[in-house]
Amino acid sequence: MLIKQAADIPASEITPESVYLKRRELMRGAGLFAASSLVPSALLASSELAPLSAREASSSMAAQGFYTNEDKTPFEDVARYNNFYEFGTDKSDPARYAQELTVDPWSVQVEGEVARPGTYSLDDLLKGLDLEERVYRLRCVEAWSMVIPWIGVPLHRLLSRLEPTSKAKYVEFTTLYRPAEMRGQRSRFSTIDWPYVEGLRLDEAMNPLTLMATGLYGRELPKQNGAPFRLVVPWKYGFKSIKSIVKIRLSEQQPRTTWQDLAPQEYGFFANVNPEVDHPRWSQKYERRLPSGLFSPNRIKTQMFNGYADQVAHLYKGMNLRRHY
Ligand SMILES: Nc1nc2c(c(=O)[nH]1)N[C@H]1C(S)=C(S)[C@@H](COP(=O)(O)O)O[C@H]1N2
Ligand SMILES: [Mo]
Repeated sequence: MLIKQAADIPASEITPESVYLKRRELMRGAGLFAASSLVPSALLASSELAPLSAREASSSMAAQGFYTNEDKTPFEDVARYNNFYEFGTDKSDPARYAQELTVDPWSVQVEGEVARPGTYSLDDLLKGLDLEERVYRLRCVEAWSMVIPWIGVPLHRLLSRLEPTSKAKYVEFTTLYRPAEMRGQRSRFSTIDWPYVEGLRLDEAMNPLTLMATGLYGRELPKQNGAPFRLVVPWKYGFKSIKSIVKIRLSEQQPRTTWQDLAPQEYGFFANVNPEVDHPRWSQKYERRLPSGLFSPNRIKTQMFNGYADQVAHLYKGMNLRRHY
């Protein structure tokens, strides 16, 4: 989906949220502001669309769930408060230790029930796919949340190009296993059976909200946020949004997932954000929206499907969400 800019609005007035960027520009490290000079030519490609004002464009983005006008969590918090157990279990460990990771070159293996399997360089895998900006809520199962402006490629565009076979029912994702650069994988105290794995049902993977992120805040993805290529599924608890992906496998069977392996009574395959189903050890009714502090806890109500019910509730019609948590 392309957003067209009215000819009389200068590019500098278009909100970053409605701006689509070319991946190559991001790879050069161009910020959103600098890259916005590219916008007019990219937008001209969709000349059959009626012109939209910046405001109309962002309200259409909001209706699709692609954009929220809630306050964004500042970049500093997004890049300093992380869960990425490959680098340690403290929130500050990933920012400190992920810098040891080599992310270039990066290749991704595509396997299983797919017409175009193979090992692709990340550049080849994404070549020709337009980058989009999505401002999503991220709700961790630990009851904190953020609002993050991601940059990436909708997963359905990538999968359509790889051509899942008629047998494909699930998508499995695997994180890099490289203990030499991932100190959490070397730790004798880790209970995780590396590598980290996650999965989605194919219809979840094909939902327009599901994003493969390569950046945030108009920059390349920080290593602690899962560079160079991570999943973002905004209606599910954060642990589904697996980082630093090196393998995508299409399968007939539901894949095992890291957190379900660790504690199946606490973490399910679906992991949809649901304020009505408490974690066995704490309530999921509220969340702490970052940034938050001792005197400004910023406690807000958690929404069903993290506020994306209009876009995804139909995927679970007839399912008992207490049983399929
Ligand atoms: N490979 C891997 N992916 C992961 C994790 C992890 O430990 N390892 N943690 C998950 C959890 S629990 C959350 S809340 C999000 C956090 O993403 P962020 O650090 O970009 O906010 O990443 C998810 N993806
Ligand atoms: Mo999480």
